[in-house]
Amino acid sequence: MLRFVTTNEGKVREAREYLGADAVEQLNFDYTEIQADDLATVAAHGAREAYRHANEPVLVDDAGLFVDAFDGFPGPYSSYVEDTVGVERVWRLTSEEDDRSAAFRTVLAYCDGEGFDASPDPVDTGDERRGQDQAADERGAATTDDQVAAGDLPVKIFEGYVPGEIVAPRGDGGFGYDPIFEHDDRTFAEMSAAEKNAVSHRGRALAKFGEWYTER
Ligand code: ITT
Repeated sequence: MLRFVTTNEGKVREAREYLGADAVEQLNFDYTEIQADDLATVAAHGAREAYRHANEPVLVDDAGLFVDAFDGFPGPYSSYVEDTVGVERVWRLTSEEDDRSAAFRTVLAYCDGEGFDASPDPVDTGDERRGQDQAADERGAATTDDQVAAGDLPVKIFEGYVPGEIVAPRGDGGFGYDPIFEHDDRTFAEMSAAEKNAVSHRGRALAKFGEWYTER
C-alpha cells in the first residue's frame, strides 16, 4: 500500500481522485520541512524521513504558489504565509501590482528504499552526495544498491506546474490558495476535484507518477 504523507486532507482527496480511492492511504506524519529554496529538496528530505518512519513506500507532496510580481514568493514558504498573512491578504497585496500572473508547483517525492533509474524524471540522492550525484545523473547513471546501503536513500521526483492569475477570492471548493488562483477563467475553488486534477500542478505530477508507478 502506498502511503501519501501529508497533514492536508485536500491533497489526499485529489490523490485518491486521481490514483483511485483504494490505491492511497494517508499517513498523517508531519515530516521536518527543511529551509530550502526549491520544493524538490524539501520533498526529498521529507520522503526519506517518512520512509524511515513508516518502513513502507511513501509519497510526499510539497507544493507552493509562485507569484511573478514577487519574484516567486511565497514559493516554498507558502504554508507559512497562508498561516500568517492569509490567502485574502495575498490577493490584496497582489492586486496592487500590474502583473498578477502566478504559478502553482508541486513536487511528488517517492521513496521505497530501493534505487531508481534517473530518467526521464530525476532522482534525488541525498544532500551530502548531491554534487557528485548530479554529475552522475547527467551521465545517465542509475542509482545503485551501494548508495542505498550507504544510507543515501534515493528519492524519485515528479514535478507538476500550472500557470494562472491571482484574483479576488471566488468559489467554496478546494483548499488553501484555491479561491484566489484562476486558470482558464475559473478559480480552482470553482472546480470539482476531478476538474482541478485535469489541469492542476498536482494532477500533472500525479499523472507522471501514476504512469511510472504502474510500470514499477
Ligand atoms: P503537508 O506539508 O502536511 O503536506 P501543507 O498544507 O503544509 O501540508 P505544503 O507545504 O505542500 O502542504 O503546502 C504549501 C501551501 O500551499 C499550503 O498553505 C497549502 O494549503 C497550499 N497548497 C498546496 N497545494 C495547494 C493547492 O493545490 N491549491 C491551493 N493551495 C495549495
